[in-house]
Amino acid sequence: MSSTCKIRRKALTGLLSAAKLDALVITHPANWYYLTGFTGEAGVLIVSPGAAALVTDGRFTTQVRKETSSVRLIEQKGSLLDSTGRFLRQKGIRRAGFDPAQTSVAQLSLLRKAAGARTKWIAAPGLVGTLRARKEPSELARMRQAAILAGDVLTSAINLLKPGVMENEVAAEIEYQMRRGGASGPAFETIVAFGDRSALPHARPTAKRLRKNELVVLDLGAILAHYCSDITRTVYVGRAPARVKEWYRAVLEAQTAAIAAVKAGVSCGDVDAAARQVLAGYKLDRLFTHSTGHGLGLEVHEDPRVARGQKARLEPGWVITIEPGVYMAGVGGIRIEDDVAVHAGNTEVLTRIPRDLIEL
Ligand SMILES: [Mn+2]
Repeated sequence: MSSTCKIRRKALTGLLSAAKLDALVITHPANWYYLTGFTGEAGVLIVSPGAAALVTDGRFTTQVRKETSSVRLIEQKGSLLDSTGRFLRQKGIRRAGFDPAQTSVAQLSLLRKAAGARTKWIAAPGLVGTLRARKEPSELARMRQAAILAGDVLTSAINLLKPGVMENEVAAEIEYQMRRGGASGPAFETIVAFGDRSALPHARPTAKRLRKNELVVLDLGAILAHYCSDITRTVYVGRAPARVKEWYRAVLEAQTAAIAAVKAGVSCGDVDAAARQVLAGYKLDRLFTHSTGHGLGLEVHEDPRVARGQKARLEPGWVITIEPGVYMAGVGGIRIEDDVAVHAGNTEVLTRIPRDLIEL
C-alpha cells in the first residue's frame, strides 16, 4: 500500500504543478485514504511536491504511524484547522488548493484566517477524483470481490421473499450477510421495496409486509476491503402479468444497450443515451427519472457521472454502474443495476448474477 500511495501522490503532484499550486489541502477521508492509507475519520492531509503531512489529533496518531509511510505526522494543537493553517504559514505556502465540493465555507474561512494573508486559496475541484477514477489492477481485484459478495447476498435475499416478510427484515438480513461475508458494512442504506413502494427509486425499508403479486426491488452494495459494490435486481412475487413482463423486457434491453455502449473513448452522455433511447422505443423514457449510472470505487458515488450530456470520455480502469429503471407511481418500479469496468479492449461486468426476470 505504501509504495502505491507514493506513486499516487506523485501523480497528484503533477496535477498540482499544472494548476500552479504549492499544496493541496485535502479534507475528504476517502481522498486521504487513497493517498496515504490512513483510515482515521478526522484530519487534514496536505500534499505538496515531494512531501505529505497529515494533521490529526491524539486519537489517531498511532494509526497514522501504523498505516502510512513517508507522511509527516502533525499532532494538532488547538483546533484542526488552526493547526493546518499554522503549518501552511510556517511552510510558506503561497498558493493553497482546496476542493470546493469537499471543503465547507466555514472550514475555508478558518483555514484562511489561520494561514494568514500571504496564502492565497484556489479552488481546485476534482484533482484527486480524477486520479481515483482510474482504478489500478489491485483496486479492480478488490472491486471484483465486492461485486461478487453483493451478488451472493442478493441471491440469498431473494430466497427470503415469502409473503408476510417485512422489508425491514429482508434489509437486516442483507446487511448481516454482508458482514458475515467480510464486508465492513453496506455501501449505502439497503433498499428493499415491495409493491407500490418499488416506484420510489430510493425507498427506505419499512415494516410493510410482502403480499403475492407484487414487484420487489432490492438494491444493495457492500464495502469490502474499502471498495464498494452496487447491484439492483427486481423480482415479481407470483406470475408476472404481461405488462410487467413488457416493462421488465424494456429495462433489461435498455441496460444491455448501455452496457454494450461502454467502451474506452465513448462519452458518458452517449452511454446514458443508449439506455434512454431503448426506453423511448417502448414509450417508457418519461418514467426513467434518474441518470443511467455513476462511478464506483472507494465511495459508492464518485466520478464520473453517467448522465445526460456528460462529456467525460470513458477510460480504461474506470468502473461505473449501469442502472436504468422505470417507475409507475402507485403501481411499482423496475430497476436492473450492474457494475462495469472499462478496459482498453473490452468491458467487464463485475456483478455476475443472472439478470432475467425472476418470478417467485
Ligand atoms: Mn447505483
